[in-house]
Amino acid sequence: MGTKARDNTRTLLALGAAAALALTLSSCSSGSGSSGGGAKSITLITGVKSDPFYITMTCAAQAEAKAKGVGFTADGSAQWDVSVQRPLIDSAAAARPAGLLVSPVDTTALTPSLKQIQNAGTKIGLVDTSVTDPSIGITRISSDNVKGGQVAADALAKQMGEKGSVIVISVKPGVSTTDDRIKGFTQGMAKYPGIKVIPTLYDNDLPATAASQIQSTLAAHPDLGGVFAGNTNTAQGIATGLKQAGKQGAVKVVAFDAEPDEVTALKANTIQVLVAQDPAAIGAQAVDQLVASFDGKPVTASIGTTMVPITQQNMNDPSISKYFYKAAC
Ligand code: T6T
Repeated sequence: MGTKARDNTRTLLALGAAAALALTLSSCSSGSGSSGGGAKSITLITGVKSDPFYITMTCAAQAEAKAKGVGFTADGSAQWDVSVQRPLIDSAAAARPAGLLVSPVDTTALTPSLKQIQNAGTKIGLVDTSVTDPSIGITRISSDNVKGGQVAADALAKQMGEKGSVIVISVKPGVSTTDDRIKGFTQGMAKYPGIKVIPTLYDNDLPATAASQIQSTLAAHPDLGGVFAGNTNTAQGIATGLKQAGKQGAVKVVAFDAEPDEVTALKANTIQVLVAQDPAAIGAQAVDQLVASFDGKPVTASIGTTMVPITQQNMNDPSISKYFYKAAC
């Protein structure tokens, strides 16, 4: 069985069983290599750098780079926006690191920049999000987001007693991870004829937008029984919007990720299920793959990492709470 298939099986087992820094990324560096430039240096450019998902990924990548004795620098986009992330990628290119790990915020718009860096000899690894051009990158490491969306659909249908209207609120179209989650969720919901799926709304990764979107959806669809939140910021906004409308607990929420505010909302029963990813494993394994390529060793083209559904019932189990994301290293 390949690594991805094996990890997917592990994921399914974990999911089945449960069915029932402000890190200053821009100043983060470590290791003995010459940071940002020399023969053995890795640069990580994430999506939104204040997002605990990427903080957790960065902390683990930094620790792994230190353990492997390679230089490491990291930065991330201030917003989920191509025009904000592109200059970071271009300036990383100018430093010509041996390796670049990147979570592109769009599946196509950043491809020309990445191609240029790759053609100049930098080994690229795609972490979490990816681009559609298969020639970019020597390794891609992420959750199986389609599977995660399917799991979210089953969990939400169960919470809703398989009836009512449901909506997905997500980041924006053209993001590989969240597009896959919506795809999986839509496939999963097709099994439940009693549930009507309302067209997806996009919040541009802004909690305030998600909060107002959930309130206008409630007004337009009084039978709204459930929401699937595509990521952390979306989930935070939905939790706020439902609380303001006095609908927490009445409208069921299944959300991707497990950052501190989502965990608080789970405790308060404003969110019923979190689908946690393993961003630390993504970061550490990505560094391992690039170091293998520096050493002329085999590299795994595609690695799937674990996802775990978290509920009030299992959230205090240390084997589950270890998946909570960090807000600092
Ligand atoms: O859900 C994660 C990540 O997987 C996705 O690509 C973007 O949003 C997050 O960072 C969480 O906010």
